[in-house]
Amino acid sequence: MAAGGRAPEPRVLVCLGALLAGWVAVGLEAVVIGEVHENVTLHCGNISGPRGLVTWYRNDSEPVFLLSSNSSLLPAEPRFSLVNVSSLHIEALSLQDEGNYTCREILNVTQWFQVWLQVASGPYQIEVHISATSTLPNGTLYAAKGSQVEFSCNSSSWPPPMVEWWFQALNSSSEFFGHNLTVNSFSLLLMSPNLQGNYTCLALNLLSRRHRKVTTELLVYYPPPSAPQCRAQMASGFFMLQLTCRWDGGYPDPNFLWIEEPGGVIVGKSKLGVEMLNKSQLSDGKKFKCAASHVVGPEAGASCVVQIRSPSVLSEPMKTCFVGGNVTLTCQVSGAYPPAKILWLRNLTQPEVITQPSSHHLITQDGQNSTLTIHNCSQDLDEGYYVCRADNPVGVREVDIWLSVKEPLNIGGIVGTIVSLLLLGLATISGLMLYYSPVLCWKVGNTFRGQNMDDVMVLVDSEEEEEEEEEEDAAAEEEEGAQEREEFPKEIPKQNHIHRVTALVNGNIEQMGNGFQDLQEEPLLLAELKPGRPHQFDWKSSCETWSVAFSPDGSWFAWSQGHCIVKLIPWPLEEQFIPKGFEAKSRSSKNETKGRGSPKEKTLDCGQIVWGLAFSPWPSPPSRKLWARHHPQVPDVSCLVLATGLNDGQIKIWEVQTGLLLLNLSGHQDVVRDLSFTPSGSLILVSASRDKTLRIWDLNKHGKQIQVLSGHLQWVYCCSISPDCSMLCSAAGEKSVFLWSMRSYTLIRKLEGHQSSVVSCDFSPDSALLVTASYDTNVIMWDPYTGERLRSLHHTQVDPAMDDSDVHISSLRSVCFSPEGLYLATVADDRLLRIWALELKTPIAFAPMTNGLCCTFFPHGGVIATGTRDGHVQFWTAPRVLSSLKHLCRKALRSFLTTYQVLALPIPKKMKEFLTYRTF
Ligand SMILES: *[C@@H]1O[C@H](CO)[C@@H](O)[C@H](O)[C@H]1NC(C)=O
Ligand SMILES: *[C@@H]1O[C@H](CO)[C@@H](O)[C@H](O)[C@H]1NC(C)=O
Ligand SMILES: *[C@@H]1O[C@H](CO)[C@@H](O)[C@H](O)[C@H]1NC(C)=O
Ligand SMILES: *[C@@H]1O[C@H](CO)[C@@H](O)[C@H](O)[C@H]1NC(C)=O
Ligand SMILES: *[C@@H]1O[C@H](CO)[C@@H](O)[C@H](O)[C@H]1NC(C)=O
Ligand SMILES: *[C@@H]1O[C@H](CO)[C@@H](O)[C@H](O)[C@H]1NC(C)=O
Ligand SMILES: *[C@H]1O[C@@H](CO)[C@H](O)[C@@H](O)[C@@H]1NC(C)=O
Repeated sequence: MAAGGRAPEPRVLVCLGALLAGWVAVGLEAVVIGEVHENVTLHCGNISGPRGLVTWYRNDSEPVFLLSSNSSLLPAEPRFSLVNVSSLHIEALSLQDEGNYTCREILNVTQWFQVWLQVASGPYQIEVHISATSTLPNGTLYAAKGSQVEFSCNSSSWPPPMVEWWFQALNSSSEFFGHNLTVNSFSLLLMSPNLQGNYTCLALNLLSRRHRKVTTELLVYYPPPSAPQCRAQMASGFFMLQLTCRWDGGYPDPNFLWIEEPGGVIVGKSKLGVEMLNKSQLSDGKKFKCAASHVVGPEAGASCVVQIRSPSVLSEPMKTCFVGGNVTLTCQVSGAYPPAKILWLRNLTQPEVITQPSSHHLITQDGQNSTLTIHNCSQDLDEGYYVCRADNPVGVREVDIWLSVKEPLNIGGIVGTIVSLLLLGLATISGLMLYYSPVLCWKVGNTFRGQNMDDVMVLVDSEEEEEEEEEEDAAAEEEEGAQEREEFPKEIPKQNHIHRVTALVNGNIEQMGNGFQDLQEEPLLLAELKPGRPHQFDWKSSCETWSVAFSPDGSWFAWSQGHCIVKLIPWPLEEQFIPKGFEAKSRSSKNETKGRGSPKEKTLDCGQIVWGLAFSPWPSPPSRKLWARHHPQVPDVSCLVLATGLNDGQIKIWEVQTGLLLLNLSGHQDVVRDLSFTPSGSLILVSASRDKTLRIWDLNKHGKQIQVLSGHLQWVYCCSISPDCSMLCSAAGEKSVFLWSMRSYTLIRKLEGHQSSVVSCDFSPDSALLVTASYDTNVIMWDPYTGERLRSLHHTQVDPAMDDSDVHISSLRSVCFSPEGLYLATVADDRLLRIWALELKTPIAFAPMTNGLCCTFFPHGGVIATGTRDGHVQFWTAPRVLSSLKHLCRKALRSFLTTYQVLALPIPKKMKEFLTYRTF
């Protein structure tokens, strides 16, 4: 057979094939594995050594010529080429290239070699599906615990790949899940936290040993097993409330949302579930809801609610201990949430002293009950007031306990008390002498004189005045009809101003015996001031005189005369130093100096309708210095100030001597209806407003607002501070009267009894009584220490037969105590100014008064000032009495003894009843 340059004949090839078949069986073939799209080189036998003529065939069913080293023969395809004269190089393999290849080499002998070419492809892309899972925003998958999860993995390759699943949990080595050439999916039936980790699918081409893998992280989430827990606790030393919401046991951590209930105001949103609230966000009974949500938790979420409550405190009001013995005071706190801190205090004076546990004082607390045990009682050390205070961020409540320490034999105590009572009596008599010094005596009639050209002063002591009154009456009747006259009791002589109900006084005054002998003075209208027409008449301003006030020393009278103007009038009205001629001159020029050094009238333009008025007591020296520093223009003189409460919620503070505006206090959102200064001279001002709050201001600190008292649901009409500065009374539209502690600015108690808005309140001069007046026509007299209702004074028409119309015809407007504490004056809508003696349930005297709004007694007695809707003020004579020694004693004692303290005194029951105003 000729070797050489010609392509072999097909016939030859067929016989070659037969040869090859036999030869291959000898087992000299090689196997080469190629990859699709890549190149492969098939060697023809031994690569080294001399090479002869090499020819390559493909032998499928029969040999096909591919290529020869004889360059005259072209390769069957351009992909084929010879390398190193003998090897077959195939470019860009495809799967069709797989098969057996044969090469023939002709040297001095002819040799045949066979190569088996296998072509592999892939694996290429791996597709992993993990079903019944969800995807986090960052792309990570998660499945709920307990759910069933299907894993599947697909990849294409030739030959088909082997697919393996591997699993790796956190911080552990990979775990082999098994491989299966045909099945590449599996299920996990119950997912559990230990199945959280990385799942890897690996596809391997067994022919080429090439592989690819895909790793997927799968998280296993589960909600907390039980319901969330809500808790409120005190934080940051009782000034903050910490709300905590716990919902443990789930993965990942839940989200918490605290909201106010009802209303849904969002308090805060966090992963921790902890929110801090300050006191201003808290009120008694408020509810907070924690809404917890978990990614695989219930759709609606889970929630819990806390309701915060201020404490209520219960204790026995009085305790007795024998000298040398032991006594236990108990204090039960209930309703407080979060639980209250319970403190025992001594010393009613400021600063308060907290009782610390010692060998003398043993304090135990069991839950919310606290006991204070005092060992070895001694009269000097231990007798007195104990205050149990329960404090949580929602509120503070305190209760007073009076501890009296007695000698086992009581005679000494009785004698001591009687002696001290006698001494007190003597002291009060001497006080009485000073009190009724002739300086303050009144001369009716020639005492008053016009102060300002703007004001018309009407002197009411003669026939001439009566005529004027009648004229006015006539004018009023034209407007209001004839019925008006009928509203006056028939007994009242029309031409006079006061009627004395002799029937009531008969037999009673003598019976009282003490203090009423002096009642011969008839309450007469002494003078009436009317505002002059303002220069620019502003119809927006109203003309009511909502308040009148005397300065505590009696040297000034403040009159809110409507149209935003307050007049400060020196008192007494008469100025004896000024000759008649000079007075005329002073009328002509308003701002001219009147007397040599004597105070002159001031006009304060408040810019807003004035509702409340209050004079400060004479201030203590440091306050003046502060003001002088703050307002360098203010001369360093004794600084009596007047506070004015305005329509827009502002409070303006004026210096009385100069008429200068000192301070402007803002905070109230609505009309400031009433004002009250602490009588102690500490320049603490309380304001009552239609914005339903009371605010406490410290004028020594440039009018800093130190407290807001909230709790009223309606407009607050009035506020009054007890003369001993311990209590504050406030009354509002919602019928209840609130008593606040002026030590802690917390609510002591609510007094319930009125049927309608309570518009006026006043304490007796010894702080032992509180009177309140309401639109329901009743004045109620309370014991402020016990909250007991001592009596009520009903304002019916004097002749009940005539009153068949409107109940509110006798709505009350104002009530005030006389300075010696024996009388009350009331102003009602039935056009009567009534004067009541404390012990009688019917008025002892009354006077006709139209459109009355307010009343106040002159601080040294003898005069009542009233203000009207028309902007007028009237001055009336008030009963001037010499208090009985009994009453003076009572007044002196009650100025520093509370009701409980009186009840603890070792004195007869009758005396206790008298001292506590149960009897008169
Ligand atoms: C295959 O061979 C051709 C020609 O020798 C070369 O150009 C190409 O890069 C090679 N391909 C690979 C994948 O090696
Ligand atoms: C190639 O030869 C081997 C035996 O040497 C045989 O098993 C194989 O099936 C052949 N391949 C093809 C594609 O014919
Ligand atoms: C995706 O978020 C989850 C939860 O926040 C976290 O556990 C995981 O590691 C995150 N994955 C990536 C890839 O950031
Ligand atoms: C593959 O899985 C199927 C079904 O589970 C099983 O019958 C078969 O034996 C497995 N094959 C291998 C190689 O594991
Ligand atoms: C899974 O793999 C990612 C990326 O390699 C890694 O950050 C993560 O920690 C792994 N998770 C576990 C549970 O091993
Ligand atoms: C008072 O208490 C103390 C201590 O518990 C006790 O030793 C003492 O006997 C008690 N005194 C009286 C009078 O009970
Ligand atoms: C080929 O045959 C071998 C032995 O079989 C010899 O050794 C070689 O020399 C010979 N070569 C040639 C060119 O004949």
